Amino acid sequence: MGLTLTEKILKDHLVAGDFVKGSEIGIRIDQTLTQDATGTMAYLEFEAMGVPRVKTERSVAYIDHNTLQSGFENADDHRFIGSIAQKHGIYFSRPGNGICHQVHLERFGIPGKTLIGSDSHTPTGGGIGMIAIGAGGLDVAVAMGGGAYYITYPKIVKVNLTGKLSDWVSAKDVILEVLKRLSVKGGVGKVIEYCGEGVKTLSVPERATITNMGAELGATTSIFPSDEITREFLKAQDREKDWIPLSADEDAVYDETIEIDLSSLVPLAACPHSPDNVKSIEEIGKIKIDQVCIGSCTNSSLVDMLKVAHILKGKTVHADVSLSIAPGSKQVFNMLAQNGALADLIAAGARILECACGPCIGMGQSPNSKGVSLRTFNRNFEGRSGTKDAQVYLVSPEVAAVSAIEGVLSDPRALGKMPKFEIPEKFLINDNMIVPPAPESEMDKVEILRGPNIKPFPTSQPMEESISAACALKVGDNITTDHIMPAGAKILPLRSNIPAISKYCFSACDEQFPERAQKLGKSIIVGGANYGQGSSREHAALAPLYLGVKAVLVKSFARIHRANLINAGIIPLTFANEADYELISQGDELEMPNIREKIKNGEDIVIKNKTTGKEILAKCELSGRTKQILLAGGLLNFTKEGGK
Ligand code: MIC
Ligand code: SF4
Repeated sequence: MGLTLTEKILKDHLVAGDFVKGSEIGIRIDQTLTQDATGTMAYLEFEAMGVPRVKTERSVAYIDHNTLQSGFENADDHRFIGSIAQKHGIYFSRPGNGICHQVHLERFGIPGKTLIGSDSHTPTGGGIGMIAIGAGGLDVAVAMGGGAYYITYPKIVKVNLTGKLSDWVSAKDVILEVLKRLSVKGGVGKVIEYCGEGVKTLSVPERATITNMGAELGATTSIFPSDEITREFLKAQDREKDWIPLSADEDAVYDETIEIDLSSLVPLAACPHSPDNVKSIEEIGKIKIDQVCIGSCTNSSLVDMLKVAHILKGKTVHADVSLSIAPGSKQVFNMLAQNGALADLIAAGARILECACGPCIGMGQSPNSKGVSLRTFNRNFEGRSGTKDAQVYLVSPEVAAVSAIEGVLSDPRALGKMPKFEIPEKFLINDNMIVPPAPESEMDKVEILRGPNIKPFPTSQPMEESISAACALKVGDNITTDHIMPAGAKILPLRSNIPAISKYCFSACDEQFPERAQKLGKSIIVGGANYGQGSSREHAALAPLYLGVKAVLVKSFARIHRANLINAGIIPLTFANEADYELISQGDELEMPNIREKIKNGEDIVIKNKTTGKEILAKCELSGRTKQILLAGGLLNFTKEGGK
């Protein structure tokens, strides 16, 4: 029986477990990436592990999220990460060099290698044929120290692409179509593998747009084959030596197959407030817009920007619209400047931002009240833009640019025939903003520079025999990490300071929660389906840990968040019977007798609701290793005790 591409790479990297669907496997990690908003914690954790030099083939620390620097905090974090990188063997991508995923694709990604990153959009690397997975900072720290990364052996979904995209229909429309069909939880436990004749019609950056936003499916990752197009891309990046051909075997067996005829796709948008709330531009109609933002790790490649520049050339942004543009990397920015396209963007009235995450993570450019904002980004969760009542639509760069001129949501196909926008034969290579680490012989001379906002992460205790605690918060379905631990210009600077950031925990749902939880001392959170979707931020576990949350009981979890809870020593429980969600109200006193014993023996957990007298059955499905981690009170304790 032939193998899928995913299986080939996983098999090549297997270091623990058996190749059995649904079981836990450990894989060797070749590369890691971090960004600054999750990086400080990841490096504090790495330091705590006491490993002198990273053991990966390549580890890169990017600064791209917190670049507003409205106080000293961000700059202190940048300095800290830079010094840690110098000392411990990590390449440092300086602020101004671009968004981690875009730069990694351009300069470091290698087909057939494994990459984990402390950012949920790490699967962007799947566009170049890598197994690239988003993870919590602690998992990345362990991988930097040479430890394996553990995942559930995934189901593999084949997306068979046929045909070719029509003019002005974009890679963004492909992934929006997949999201429409599968939903934001449709990818949980799965790898999405793209195959078929249609693959050949997509460039590497287009493939990367698709794998990037596969994160919104909840998928473990997404991947494209490595073919001649990959080779051309790497050659243009002066990295042809990194290319190898890779594809699934003809007779590979998949768990599911989805057919997409690229030529049948039309321009689409994800409507407020979820990436899977997808409709066609035609269906939504010509709604009036207030803002357009172009950029983010999903759509900020050179070709995306050239399309935008072509549309804007000689035009003026509509009087009622604010247009901001952030190219994805210094390479893209520089090339736009050199070929004159930047001048076209500026002349049209675009507000040019530095190449960083910017508005995507609420670092500036929040829309006006009730503002309608079109964004080429990947997430439109309520409030993420920094304006609670904004209406954010996710669209392709083509739709964004045409609409910015028209002042209403517009279909770019009205522009007629599309000129050819091709990847250049040679990109501008200038890695002067990537600082290599100090040689090992010099590492002792490097001083670690710590600012006053950088506080140690909270410690956790081994799991108690029994837990008795109140339900401090009850929430519904699809709670995102942006609800649990919001980001944005005000809160992101506190990412290195758990006591301070925890004051905003769940502020998007209930501002009283932090105070209430702290007063209670110990508490339990109850939630619905797909709890913790979105970001990889482990702060969404560390802040609750700091506030005394002992367990989270929900209908189902998103993958990375569940792993982060386990790593923090918080018990992830699911209702054995989803209808029992109704049997708990906020404030109820819950008791879980002998929970330690039950978890140890893999038994169901009986939760006694002392307020109502009802009993609820919960499950905590764990592998041998995750069980040990949870019993030890988290991954750091487990690692310190010699666990692997
Ligand atoms: C995001 O897009 O939500 C982020 C900000 O990139 C996060 C990481 C973080 O919270 O720092 C992610 O996607 O993992
Ligand atoms: Fe940055 Fe947005 Fe991409 Fe997250 S999704 S890495 S915030 S650009």
